Formats: sequence, C-alpha cells, structure tokens
Amino acid sequence: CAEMAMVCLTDFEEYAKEHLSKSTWDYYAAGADECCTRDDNLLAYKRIRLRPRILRDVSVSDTRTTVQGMEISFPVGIAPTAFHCMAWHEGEMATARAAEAVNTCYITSTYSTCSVEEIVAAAPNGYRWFQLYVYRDRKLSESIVHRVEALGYKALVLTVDVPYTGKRRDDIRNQFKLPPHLKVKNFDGLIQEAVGPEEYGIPANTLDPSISWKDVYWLQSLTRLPVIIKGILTKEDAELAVEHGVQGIIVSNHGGRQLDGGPATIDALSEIVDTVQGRIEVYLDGGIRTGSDVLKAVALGAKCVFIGRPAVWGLAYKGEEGVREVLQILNDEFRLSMALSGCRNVAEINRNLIQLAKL
Ligand code: FMN
Repeated sequence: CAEMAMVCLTDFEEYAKEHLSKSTWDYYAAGADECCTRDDNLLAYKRIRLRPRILRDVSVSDTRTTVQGMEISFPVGIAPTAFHCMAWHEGEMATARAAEAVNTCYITSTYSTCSVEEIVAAAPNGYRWFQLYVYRDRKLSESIVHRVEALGYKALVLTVDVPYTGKRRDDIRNQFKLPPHLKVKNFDGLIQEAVGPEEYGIPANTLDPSISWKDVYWLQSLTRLPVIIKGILTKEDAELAVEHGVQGIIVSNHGGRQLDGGPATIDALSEIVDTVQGRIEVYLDGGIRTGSDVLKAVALGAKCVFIGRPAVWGLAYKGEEGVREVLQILNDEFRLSMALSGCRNVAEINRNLIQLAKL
C-alpha cells in the first residue's frame, strides 16, 4: 500500500483518512459549525481563472523567493498545526526535517507534541518561525518567547483568531482529547495538569480572550524578532497591523476552524494587499492543494503561502519522507503552472495573470 503512486495532494488526504483513527482524522479535518468557510477555502480557487501568456521561453525556471529577507526554495511553507505525533510517531521532528530538506519555512505550533528544543535538535539548519498565543498567564507567553528566540527561531507568528475555540461538531461528538501518551511538550511542567475542563490537551481558559492591539506592543517589547500576525481577513485590520509596526500578515481563517461564515482566504487577499501596498509582507494560508492554487495566490499578492492539513497528511503517509513528497509535488506543480502561464521566475507572477473580470 505504501508503494502506491502519490500523484497529487488529494492522494495523501485519502491515505490519511484511511489510516488514521476516526477521531484523529476528524480532528485534523474539522471545520467550525457547517464547514462553509473550510470548504470555500478550496472552492474559491476553482472560481479563479488564469490569463496565460505564451511564447516566452520557459526552458529555464526559478521558483525561489524570500520571506522576511530569507531565501526559500518556493513560495510555500508549512503552517502551524497542532499535535503532529498523532499522525506520525516522530511528530514535529519529522516535519522540521522535511522543511529543512526542501529549504522552506516551518511555522512550529505552540501546541506541538515535541518540544521546541527537540524540534531544533532534529533539524538544526532549518528556517523556522514560532506560532504563539497570548495566555492569561503572561509569564507563560514571555518564557516561551525567550526560549524560541534563544533557539534561533526567526520570527513570532501571533495567532489572533482564537479568543475562543471554534465549535467543531465532530470533536464534540468524539469527545476528542489528546491521547494520554502524548503531551503538549512545550508546557511540560509549566502549566498544571488539567484538573477541570480541558480543551485539546490544555486546561480550558488558558488562552486570554481579552487580548487586543495593545498586546501586540507588549509582545514587541519582549523580543527583537519580527512579529507576524496570523488571522487577518479585512483591510481595516490589515491597516491596523501596519500601524502597529508588525512585519507581516498571514491572511488566514484558521482553515475554517474558527468563525464559520467568514470569507475564503483567497477572496480576502486582494483588499488586504491593496491596503498594505507593499509596506509589509502579506502571506496566506487555507485551501492550498495544487501548484496552480499557489500561482493564483502569488499572482494576487501573497509573498508566500502555507499549507496546514496537507503537511499532516504527508506525515500520516510516511513521516518526514511523506511531508517532503507533499512539498515536492507542490513545487513540481507550481513550476509547471508557472511555465504554462509564461512565468520564468516568481517576480514575473503578477495580477495580470488573473482574469479579474471573472472575480
Ligand atoms: N493554527 C495556529 O495558529 N495554531 C495551531 O496550533 C493550529 N493548529 C491547527 C491544527 C489543525 C489540525 C489544523 C487543520 C489547523 C490548525 N491551525 C493552527 C490553522 C493552520 O495554521 C492553518 O491556518 C490552516 O490549517 C490552513 O488551512 P489548510 O489546512 O487548508 O491548509
């Protein structure tokens, strides 16, 4: 079975669905409520049509780009997703090695099942950002910021779309819990074992729903690392992000796991790019499943995109090798879409590639 030919990302999805336990699969797949936003993240790409150019000598192509001044092999990185050890025993260590091998950026989730120290040791030369939440206990946030800074993480990604956890019906039905042999390792010994109600392996009410823009200043006061805000969907908030001096925005709806009824990220991208006007980098995640999805997002102004679930499917398939394969397939597809639309390098990809009248 492991010898089956994996041709596209959906093949990894099918493999993962077949091989993971039901409650694990449901947790990774979950969207909030009726999953309209989760599903629209993918459908929105299918509504966009390209305007390919021809006869442009695409015999040589270059997919490299940069994020925050660092070169990566193509404009696709790995979004922060929790609990990789549920998909593969080496968990985030395998993910980190794959990202290192492919030379792209891996955003480590706060809710990793390997510690940041283990992740860095597993892939010492990888380029990594760290995703964090703001906890009611600010000292907890502070200590993790200092730890990852010392470990060589290159940016902090502040996720702002989880004042509360979205309502994911299957997780409630399955009474989903992190399996007892796994832990949110970054907090081992730092937070008390949950005695009361628990959410996804963490005592409920650990996150602070009162966070506001002033906490962005607070975070900046703790660190010299660039701060990137993840979870912006409107031009108003994009403008505020720029005004607050952050270095990047990830247009994200958390893979449709938070507010159901919000926009597909690719549909929200343009107003944000127009507002930001190149003052900071704009990235996107949600629904990237093919190389032409990447091409469309870059054409509409994303400096880079990030994959969430597809990386987990790769892990479930074959650990590090599986994640590498997922990234390699996306890279090959992206390179081909570029060539077929007449682009030799990432700098040549722009809005003229998109049939805007159709949007
Ligand atoms: N985003 C975070 O900022 N922190 C997390 O810990 C986190 N965990 C996630 C766990 C799962 C299983 C999934 C599917 C998403 C998670 N996300 C988290 C959101 C992802 O970073 C990303 O926004 C989303 O998965 C992108 O959509 P895609 O899965 O369609 O690629």
